[in-house]
Amino acid sequence: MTVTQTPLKISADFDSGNIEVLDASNPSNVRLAIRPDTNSPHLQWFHFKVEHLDVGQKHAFSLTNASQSSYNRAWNGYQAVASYDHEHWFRVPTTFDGTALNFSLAPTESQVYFAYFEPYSRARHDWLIEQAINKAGTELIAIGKSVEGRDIQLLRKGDGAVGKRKVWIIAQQHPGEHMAEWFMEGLIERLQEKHDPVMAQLLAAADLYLVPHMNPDGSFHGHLRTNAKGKDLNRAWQDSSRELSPEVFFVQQQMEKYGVDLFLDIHGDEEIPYVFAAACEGNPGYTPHQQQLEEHFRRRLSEITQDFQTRYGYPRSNPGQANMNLACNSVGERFQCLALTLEMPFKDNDDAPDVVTGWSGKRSKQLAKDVLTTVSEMVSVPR
Ligand code: GEM
Ligand code: ZN
Repeated sequence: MTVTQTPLKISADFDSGNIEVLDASNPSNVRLAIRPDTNSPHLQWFHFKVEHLDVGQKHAFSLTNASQSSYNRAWNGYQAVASYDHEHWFRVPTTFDGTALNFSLAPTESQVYFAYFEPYSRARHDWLIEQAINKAGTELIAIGKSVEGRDIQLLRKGDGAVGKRKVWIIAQQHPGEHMAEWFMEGLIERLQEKHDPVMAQLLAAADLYLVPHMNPDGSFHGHLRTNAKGKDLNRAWQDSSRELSPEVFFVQQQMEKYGVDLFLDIHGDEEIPYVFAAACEGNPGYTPHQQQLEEHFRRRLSEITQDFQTRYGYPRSNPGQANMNLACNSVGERFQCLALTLEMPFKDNDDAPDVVTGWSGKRSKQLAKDVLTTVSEMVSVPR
């Protein structure tokens, strides 16, 4: 008696889902394509579910348009992530043949999810906001709206008293960089610790202004880089508008209202297998003091954790040549403060690799706690 295998069912019609099915008839050669961001040519993020797997049998998947992705050199050394329960994620054997990204799995269960990185869902975001307000003692001081009307929450830890330093941390301008909201979960988790003298020192001197997610529309639609209007929010800081980039427009309004003394913009990087920080050295108004603060931050964080380093990163901008449309440069120039873009890898930290998970949500969370220790030391340094 021949047993016919139920055909594979592949779906992505869920929060941050992204895949197009070209041909799923052959489990040994499932042909797929990554869908571009809406109103944009950017593509790289993928996230989909496979059902009716034949347990124990090797299945092979091919993202046939990987070479057309925004960062097609980033596939070398990259491994896709998989999960049976959408909670515990692990890396799977992956190769890039110059055209397609190919990965395989002999599943232990009949359904599995695959993604570019461990996704952070909107439902978890809503839970995180509740945690921030009800357990971490933050106040929801303003709510902006995305293009499609999703909330952009601005939380403050602290009373806003005159004289307090204003430390701003925003995350996930680029919607596919899910490690950014994992970072914010780690930050909000640390704010819940009862006896934490380092945080007490920080909060005695500073208030934290937190935007856990800058681009909810883009994440929900499975975008890599843009909002629902196809706008790269990290290229909107000189000309933000209510129509095309309301997310940035809202945060800039709030920054003008409250002021900024230290700014961190949390991102993920497709190519570089390390954690690093980019700064605003190319700004026209860049100062030696800003340079000193950047060097202090980078040195201390690399002393605190092996999950940060200063050897690898983006090329430094030449003096006066910065792209002022970037958040880090725009805020650093406007407020003459320490302003950094913090980059976590989609791959792994090659200084401390984890063969099972690569870089992960858990490691993003721990990095945030180490960043808070560094910031705590910084706020006692004269501006
Ligand atoms: C990057 S920030 C780019 C910074 N580049 C240099 N050379 N300083 C972006 O927006 O492209 C952040 C990111 O996407 O992760
Ligand atoms: Zn980014």
